[in-house]
Amino acid sequence: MFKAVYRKLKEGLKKTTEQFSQGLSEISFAKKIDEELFEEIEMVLLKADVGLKATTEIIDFLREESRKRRLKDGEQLKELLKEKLLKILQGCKGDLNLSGEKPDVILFLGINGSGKTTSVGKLAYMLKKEGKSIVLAAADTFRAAAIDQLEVWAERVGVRIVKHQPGADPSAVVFDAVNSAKSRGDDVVLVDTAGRLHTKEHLMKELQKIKKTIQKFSPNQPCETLLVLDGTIGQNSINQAKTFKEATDVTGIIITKLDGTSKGGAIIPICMELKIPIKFIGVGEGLDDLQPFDPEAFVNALFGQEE
Ligand SMILES: Nc1nc2c(ncn2[C@@H]2O[C@H](COP(=O)(O)OP(=O)(O)OP(=O)(O)O)[C@@H](O)[C@H]2O)c(=O)[nH]1
Ligand SMILES: [Mg+2]
Repeated sequence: MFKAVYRKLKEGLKKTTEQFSQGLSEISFAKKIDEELFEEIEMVLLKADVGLKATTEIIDFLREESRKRRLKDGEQLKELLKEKLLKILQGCKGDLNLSGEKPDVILFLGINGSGKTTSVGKLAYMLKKEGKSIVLAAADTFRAAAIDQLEVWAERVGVRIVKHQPGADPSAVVFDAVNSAKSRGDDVVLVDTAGRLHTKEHLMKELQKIKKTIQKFSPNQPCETLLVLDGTIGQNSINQAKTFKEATDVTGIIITKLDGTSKGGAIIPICMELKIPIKFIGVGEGLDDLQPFDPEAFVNALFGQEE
């Protein structure tokens, strides 16, 4: 990984990694493995919001595996912990899936304020840098300010936006956006939707209508349905994500605001329980503050290591 990108990740994850690596640094690994060591690791995991279930699973694994491998030294246990976390996170890493159809359509969903609009803007920037032509669809017609907010991102990134009046049917906006992208040969349409509670049935129905509209153009679309989760709520996002997953096909997750939280450890139970690929993490409010999820860099950052 490029040094600059790594530095940015490390900076963005500072609160989580400080909590975690400080916790680890307070443990004396320079001794034989004993019960106290397992308990201390357990505390570090719990404090980083890894959660009881995942923590118990990890500690049980460490006990069994260290016995199997006949590990004696505390440092070896630390290495084993790192190996385990890496394995968990690698198991749910996913790349953005673009089919190459013109246009590919990416749908963003999530509860209010989770970071959808911001993530649409950042992803538009990332894809534009790769040479793709992007259209934003302002399908959050619920709030007038939502359309303006997306427009600001469109200007900042330098991409086209398709919008209607506030209160318009979101599916009609999506229809126009995909239609115009198709006729102009654009590569990707990013669809910003209104924040919705996963428990509100009519809003979930609205999402299905949006999907149907997209599928009128191609049965292969949307190529991604990305659930945007607010990283600052830690493990609480798990139940939220589960209900979204039940209501609609979610193909990937974006975890935002990891820069503002010490709860980044929640990525671990999110991985273990949801089994939905994590595609990106948000580590700030700037254009280039969306990063592909890189398990190795994430674990290295947790352990305060450079490469
Ligand atoms: N620090 C930080 N702030 C973020 C990040 N992502 C989003 N935000 C901020 O979180 C707030 C909400 O983000 P939005 O993108 O408007 O969230 P949304 O899901 O579109 O919200 P609604 O449309 O109201 O449902 C804004 O102030 C963003 O700047 C991130 O990765 N880091
Ligand atoms: Mg929004």
